[in-house]
Amino acid sequence: MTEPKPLRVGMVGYAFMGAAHSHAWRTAPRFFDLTLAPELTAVAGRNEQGVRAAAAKFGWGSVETDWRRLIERDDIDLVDICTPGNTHAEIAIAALEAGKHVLCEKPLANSVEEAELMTAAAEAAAARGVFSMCGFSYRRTPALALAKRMVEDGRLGELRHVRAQYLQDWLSDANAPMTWRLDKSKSGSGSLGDIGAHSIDAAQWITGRNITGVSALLETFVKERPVGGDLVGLGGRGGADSPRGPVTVDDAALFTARFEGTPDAGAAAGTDGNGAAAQPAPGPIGIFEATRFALGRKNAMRLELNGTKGSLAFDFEDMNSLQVYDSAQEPDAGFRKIMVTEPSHPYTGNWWPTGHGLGYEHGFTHQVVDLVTAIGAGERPSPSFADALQVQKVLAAVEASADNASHWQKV
Ligand code: SOE
Repeated sequence: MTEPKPLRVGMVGYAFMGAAHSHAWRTAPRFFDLTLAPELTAVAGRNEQGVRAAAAKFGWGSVETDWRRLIERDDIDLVDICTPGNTHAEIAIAALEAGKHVLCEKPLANSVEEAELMTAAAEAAAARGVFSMCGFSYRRTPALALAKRMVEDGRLGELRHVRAQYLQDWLSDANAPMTWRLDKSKSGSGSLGDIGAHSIDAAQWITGRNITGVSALLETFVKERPVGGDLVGLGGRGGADSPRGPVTVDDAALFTARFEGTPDAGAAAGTDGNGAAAQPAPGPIGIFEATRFALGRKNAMRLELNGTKGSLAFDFEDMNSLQVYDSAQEPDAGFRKIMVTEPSHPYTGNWWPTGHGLGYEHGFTHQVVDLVTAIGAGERPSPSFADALQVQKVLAAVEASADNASHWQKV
């Protein structure tokens, strides 16, 4: 068998996502047969000492202190963007225009306008065989990929409810220090775009329906935080007497949503079977919650779907299983637990024997597998920048709804 052609990667940023992506680039070819061989060619970061340490720790072949060098280098085939959202558009558009494939962390951008420019650049590049993907990695959690299969197979019947929560608690302490994730000019939004975006993408992808309207409430519980503390990671603690700076994003986001309907069978023929103009079957309705103040919840990315024939429920804090209720086969059994570790389940056959389980990092490795496989086949990876633009439009609609208090009914 001929050696697969190298896919030389240049990564920008080396914090939490840089660590997860480095692990994925290195691990994917060791557990999956790939048509291209990823190489960790260069990592870029502004701080030379920091980026050199990251290169040594995560196994990158060279370093750059300016991401623009990755764009100029002819030994880089793909740029992997692991930086805060305010830098995504400039880096991605430059890389695509230079003929480099792009993997860009979520959310795609900090505004719909930026996301539209990125999507236009991605469409133009794809016509030249240069591909891009947005890193909504939860699509590659086996249990959520199985949930998508079950919905597509009609196991839940017509969907009525989507219930999505993403609950963390790492900001519950008012003295947790300021970080770029709390600065709107860098992160674009708070819990809404950081973790709510995952719920929006997963719900749209699994249901196969886009959100068409929302009604929202945003809250910032802690308005100022200690500055000068651990400004990069998720940890660290300032003191009660530290100087404090303003938090400019939401701490929690709640919103209801309506999903697009699907034409019923008769709609295809243009009638509802009695000659009347067919009405599309109404889409499901949704309720979403994203917060980093749910004390005791660490990474509870949860999704429950209720349909006419069945329901399913997932919680990332129990990520190797999927709860399923099938009213046709077992009406009196209630929800039962599927251990998503069988060889027949998505991705799991490439890892361990049944029941041994996977972790958070495996979603990133599967993301690399699917990206490299698509590029090798000359096909467009998903989620595309256009898929991520749709998520960006929902984020913007949630913020617009929360700003417009007219919908709020006083009691
Ligand atoms: C937020 O704490 C966060 O790190 C998100 O930014 C990631 O996208 C998610 O995978 C884990 O939680």
